[in-house]
Parts: sequence; structure tokens; C-alpha cells
Amino acid sequence: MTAKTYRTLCQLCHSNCGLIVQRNASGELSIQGDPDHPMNRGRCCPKVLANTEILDSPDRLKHPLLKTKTGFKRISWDEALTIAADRLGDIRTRFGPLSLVRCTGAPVSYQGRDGFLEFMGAYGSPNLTGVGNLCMAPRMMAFKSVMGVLRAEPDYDHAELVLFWGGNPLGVERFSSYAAHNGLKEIMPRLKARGVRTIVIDPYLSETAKKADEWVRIQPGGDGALGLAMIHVIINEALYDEGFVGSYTSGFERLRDHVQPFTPGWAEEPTGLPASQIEALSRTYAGSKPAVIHEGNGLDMYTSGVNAVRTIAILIGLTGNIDAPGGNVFMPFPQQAALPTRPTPHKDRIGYKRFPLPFHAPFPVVKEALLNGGEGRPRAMIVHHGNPVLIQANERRTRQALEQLDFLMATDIFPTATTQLADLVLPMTSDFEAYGYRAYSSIEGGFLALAQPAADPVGESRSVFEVEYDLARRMNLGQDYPFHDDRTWIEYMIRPSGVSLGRLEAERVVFATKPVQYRKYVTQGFGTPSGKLEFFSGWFESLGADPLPTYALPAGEPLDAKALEAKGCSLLGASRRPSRFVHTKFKNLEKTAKPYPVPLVYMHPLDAAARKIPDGGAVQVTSPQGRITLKARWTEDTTPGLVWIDFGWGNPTDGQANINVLVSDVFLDPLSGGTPNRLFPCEVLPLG
Ligand SMILES: Nc1nc2c(c(=O)[nH]1)N[C@H]1C(S)=C(S)[C@@H](COP(=O)(O)OP(=O)(O)OC[C@H]3O[C@@H](n4cnc5c(=O)[nH]c(N)nc54)[C@H](O)[C@@H]3O)O[C@H]1N2
Ligand SMILES: Nc1nc2c(c(=O)[nH]1)N[C@H]1C(S)=C(S)[C@@H](COP(=O)(O)OP(=O)(O)OC[C@H]3O[C@@H](n4cnc5c(=O)[nH]c(N)nc54)[C@H](O)[C@@H]3O)O[C@H]1N2
Ligand code: SF4
Ligand SMILES: [Mo]
Repeated sequence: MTAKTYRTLCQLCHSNCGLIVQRNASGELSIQGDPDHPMNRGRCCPKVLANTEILDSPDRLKHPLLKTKTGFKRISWDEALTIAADRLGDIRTRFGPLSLVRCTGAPVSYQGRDGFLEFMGAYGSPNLTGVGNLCMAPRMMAFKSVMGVLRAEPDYDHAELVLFWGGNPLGVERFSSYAAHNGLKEIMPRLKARGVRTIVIDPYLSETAKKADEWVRIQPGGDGALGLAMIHVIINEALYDEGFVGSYTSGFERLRDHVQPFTPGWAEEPTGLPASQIEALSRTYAGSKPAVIHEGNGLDMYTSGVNAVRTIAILIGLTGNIDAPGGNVFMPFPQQAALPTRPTPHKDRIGYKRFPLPFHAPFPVVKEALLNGGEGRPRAMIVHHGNPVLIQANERRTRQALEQLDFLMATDIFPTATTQLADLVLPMTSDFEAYGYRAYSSIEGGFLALAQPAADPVGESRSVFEVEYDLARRMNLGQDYPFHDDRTWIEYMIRPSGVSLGRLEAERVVFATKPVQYRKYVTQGFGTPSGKLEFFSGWFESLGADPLPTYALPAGEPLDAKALEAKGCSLLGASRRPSRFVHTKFKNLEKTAKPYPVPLVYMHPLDAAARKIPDGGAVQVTSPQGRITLKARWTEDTTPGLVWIDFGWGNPTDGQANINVLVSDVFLDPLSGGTPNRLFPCEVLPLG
């Protein structure tokens, strides 16, 4: 074998770092960060090594598998796609196209984002679901309501103050939603070197909080109350940007009247913060110009997530820190093609009446439609690149719901808790075995980068776009398909950017837009119904939702001491993600999992001592929904009464406990369908 060097991407998390992969003469791969990629500038995190471990793992799905009465049976691709075409065709004829649901995971790779999306258009179903209710959708809805776009990303290098709110970028390598900021871990040192003040709002002393100038130790889910009180202070003390508010916003008077009851004194209870600290924070944020807020996933998984983030978007607007240097900016992004090509009316999707605001069907309403049965319930589901059984609230009921399907087809690279339930399992190529691409925003401009295969497909694994097209063709749905494999998919998707696949192959990273232009609203306005930044949301009002943000209980149920006691629980449970892993992925990989072999429950030594739980001792965690067994880890990074349980285990290949067994799926964010995966009553007791 001849040695070869590849320039490609890591697609294990959203950062999608650039990599240089070298293959030596004996075929071994070594990985380095690509110094010329603007996301990571030569750096990469320890997780990157999973890319090669995936290729050699004995657990890999290597052939299509069909569920039979005696277990899974290996079948050929031809058999698999014939079965899928028959079953999906039959269901379409008998129950109509709306009976098919596509469920995807976090769009860490664009194959994950796009796989089977065109197929849904061709089949005629708008029923797209996935992780949205737990991730990004609440934040995107909130930003859209105030600013008319889905996100406004931090301009770190020109800011004077950075407020990390519900995000832990030093733990997860995610410093913005989708923008590149030159070097990930270099961002914090650069801020320090410029003397920029950093504040972290988090109930836990996270990796990021440890490195920041100030830690605001909020109570879980108290963010909406904090936001309302900060708006109160900033308006009442006239600390807002009068020029900006006067010219470019609407609804200011209504907002001013609305927030009068939400004094810092009122917010003390829901936030757990003294009024004086809330006042000081408000003055610091409004008084430091320009200032940036990085909002994270710590805000999404509550039943009041959308409203909490609306207060953040409003704060950014009030202080005029929007689309201005050093503020939250609408960054340039390469244009891409839109899929699916033949959308059915959005209004036909499951749960539209109850949840008209989210862009996709929230998973909990799909689940209820399955469990409640009746006409119009989903009959078939394609799970692509996701693990809904483990990641959605209340694993037991998620399983029950998926068992109602007439046909469940799942794609993955490994067997998972979800593929175990499937009728048909399709083995996919991993990111190092296929072409891929990614679009990034940045201050320097929107750019594209290419991923290329550095290894042959493992076993009979195939790329999703090939499989999807093959299936569509067999069902006579392939006539208008714009692509039939990875490369034609990329060609099609990037065409609107003006960059060709040939150029991307030659240059690997290609800037497709001009650098950022600030304050575009001056000439273009905002993308809201009024064209202004809307404190009072016309979009929400038009769909019957509260046009101004309010504060509600973050878990959807009272969690005071009395309510906890009534449930036989004396503690609150929260969810934590170990930086070593992304979600439920790759605990089966020996080297990847070795440094962090089992999930832990992090508890304050006072709580542990009161229950005679030693550091490292086995414990049982019980909630009204279920019970799991874990190991305890003492830490003073949390508050007494609040325990943090690791998220991401529970696959058959790891055999460990899944936190989402404990989480309620009864209480939903009335705007997004979000469940409180970050907050639930529980009790922790020593095992044995
Ligand atoms: N309690 C609790 N629940 C949570 C969270 C939490 O913090 N706490 N986090 C939430 C968040 S933010 C999110 S985004 C979701 C994540 O939810 P998911 O994205 O559904 O979770 P993952 O574990 O990333 O599942 C991805 C699956 O894709 C597979 N895979 C990897 N590469 C490929 C490939 O190339 N092709 C295919 N077809 N499959 C592949 C992996 O093996 C894995 O099984 O979980 C949510 N749920
Ligand atoms: N290593 C690694 N990287 C990842 C992922 C992963 O699982 N592992 N997942 C990827 C995905 S899909 C996502 S969405 C991002 C998530 O990354 P982030 O957006 O940074 O979110 P988290 O790390 O889940 O949580 C951020 C912080 O929110 C805090 N928090 C919890 N509850 C609250 C609250 O009520 N209020 C406030 N203010 N803070 C709260 C938590 O303690 C935590 O420190 O990371 C991505 N990158
Ligand atoms: S897993 Fe690590 S190397 Fe890979 S994209 Fe994410 S941060 Fe970059
Ligand atoms: Mo996420």
C-alpha cells in the first residue's frame, strides 16, 4: 500500500474540525488537526481518535439485518431494499403518505442532516421529527420571534464582555451555533489577553465557569426569570440603547409595561440569586459595549426554554448589541440548496394544531400519536443517524411508542438501543468512509469544506444517499431525484453557493461569501413581520402564542420541598454531558471509553454524607418515572440538593444506565414541545 495524505473533516460533533489524515505504507491512519482550517487551526480534541477506532471495531454493523422471530438475520442489500420498498409502498397505499415519519439525531454531519429528507418529499410526508425539542429548536424559535432569523452568533474578537449563558464551550468545543472562530480552545485565551470580562450563568461550576471572571450560580431553569428581571432593570434605569430602540425596534412600550412586576426582588426565588446580584449583572451587561451573549443548550431542556431564550434575544436587542461589531451577529453563510424538493403542506404534520411554531413535529407529539393510536397515527418510521430510544424523555414510554409502528427502519454504524427495536437495520459508511461537506459561517465570510474518504467502506456498509436513491427508485419515487450518491448530493447542495465540487476538491476550504457586513438592518430591516426587532412578537401573536415572554415553572410541575416529599424524593436531578463523549456515541470503543468507563452521578459531599454514600460508591437513583444504578462522585461544583447525572449511556453495547429513564415526558414546553430532561425530582440511595 502506498502512503497517502488526505484532508478531510471530523464529523463527530458540530464543530466539524478540519483534519489531515495520513495513511502509512501498512495502511495505518494517523490524524492531526488541519492548520489551515478556520474552525480548529490545527487543533483537535481527544474524541477525534474515535474516527479510526470506528473503522476497526468488531461491533460495526456490516450487513443489512432483518428482524425475525428468532432474532436479527443477515440479508443482502437487494433483499433489504426490496423489503423496505414493499413495506413503505404498502403503508403509503393503505394509510397515505402522512403515515411515514423521519426521525434524525443531532445534525453533527450533513449526511445526518440530509439523509432521507428528499425521500420524505418524494413520499409526500411533512412528518420530520428528531432532537429539535431538546436541542436548538427552542433557541431558534426564540431568536426568530425577536429578530426574524434563527440565530445571532458571537463576535468574540471585538467584544468587551462575554456572557456565557447556559453553555459550556470549554467542555463541548461549541462556542457558537454554527460559526467558526479560529481555533476553538484559543478563543478563551484570546479574550483573556484582550482583558475582556467573561461571565458564566450556570447552576454548575462548569469547565467554562472555572475559567471565567465571574460565575452566576443560577437555579436550574431560572433563566427566564433572570432575563425578565434584567430587562426590568435595564429599562427602568434607562440603560438601554435609546437610539437603536427608537429606530429599529417595535413593542418597547408594551415590553416596558409587561416587565414592571418582574423586579429583581421577584426573581430572587426562581433564580436563587440575590436581587443585588441581578441588578449588578444587568448594569454590567448593559454598561459594557459591545457585549456578546453565547447561549447554549443549558436553556433548551426545560418546559420554559423558549421564553427564557426570548428574554436573552430581547436583552441583545435592548442594548443594541445586535449585528454590531462585538455583539451577536448575523454572520455570512454559504447558500445551499433547499430540501425536500416537493414539500407537502407544513400544516399537515403531526401535532401542528397544538404546536404551530416549531419547524418540525416535536418528538413528544409523535410519541403521543403512536401511543394514543386511532386514525392518522404514524405507521412507519425511518430513524436516521439518531438514537431516540435513549435520548428522549422517559425511555420506557419511548420504547412503547416505537413498538406501535408497523415498520421501523434504522440506519446506523453500530447496533444501538434504537436499532434493536427496528424491523430493518441498514449499515452505513462512517464519516471516514464517505464524501461529505460542511458550510460554516464566520466573521471572515461563509465558507465550505470538503470531507473525503480516507478508508474503504467497512463490510457492506453504503452511503445514505446511494441507499436512499436506490429505495426511491424501487418505489417509483426517484424520477425527480436531484442526486444519487454522496458526490452528486454535494454538487447539488453547494450549487447555489457558486462553488463547484471540483473547486472544493482542489482547495478543500473555499470562502463563498464576502466577509461580514455589520448592521444590515439599517438597509434591510429585520426578518420579522414588522421588519423591526420585535419585543412584542407578531409571529407568536399570529399563531395564538403569548407575544411577550413570561416565566413558568421549568419542569412543568412544582419542585418545592413539599412537592418533592410527596413524590418520595428529596433531591433534584439534572443532566450532565461528559466532554469525552458526544451523546450516546461510542462507549463501545475501547480506547475512546477507557478514560471514562461508566456514567456517574455527581453529588455534593453533604448530600452524599447524609445518605452514607462514599465517593465512588454504587447508588440507586429513583424518580417517579423509573430507577437506575450508577456510581457516585463527590463534588463541590454543585449545590446541595442538586445532583448531576451523566447523559449518554444505555446502548446494548455498554450495558449502563440511561438518565432518560428518570425523565418525565408528561410536561411539555407549550411552545416547542420540549421536555424537562434537565430537571426532575429524584432520590439517591446507596446500593445494598
Ligand atoms: N437527559 C438528556 N437528554 C438529552 C441530552 C442531554 O444533555 N441530557 N442532550 C440532547 C441533545 S442536545 C441532543 S442533540 C440529543 C442527541 O440525540 P442523537 O443525535 O439522537 O444522539 P446520538 O447519540 O448522537 O445518536 C447518533 C447516532 O448516530 C449514529 N451514527 C454515527 N455516525 C453515523 C453515520 O455516519 N451514519 C449513521 N446512519 N449513523 C451514524 C451513532 O452510532 C448514534 O447511534 O440528545 C438529547 N437528549
Ligand atoms: N463533548 C461533547 N461535545 C458536544 C456534545 C456532547 O455531547 N459532548 N453535544 C453537542 C450538542 S448536540 C450540543 S447541543 C452542544 C451542547 O453544548 P452546550 O450548548 O455548551 O450545552 P451543555 O454542555 O449541554 O450545557 C451547558 C451548560 O448549561 C448548564 N445548565 C444546565 N441547566 C441550566 C440552566 O437551567 N440554566 C443555565 N444558565 N445553565 C444551565 C450546564 O451545567 C452546562 O454547564 O454540544 C455539542 N458538542
Ligand atoms: S469531536 Fe473534537 S475534533 Fe471532532 S469536530 Fe468535535 S471538537 Fe473537532
Ligand atoms: Mo444538541
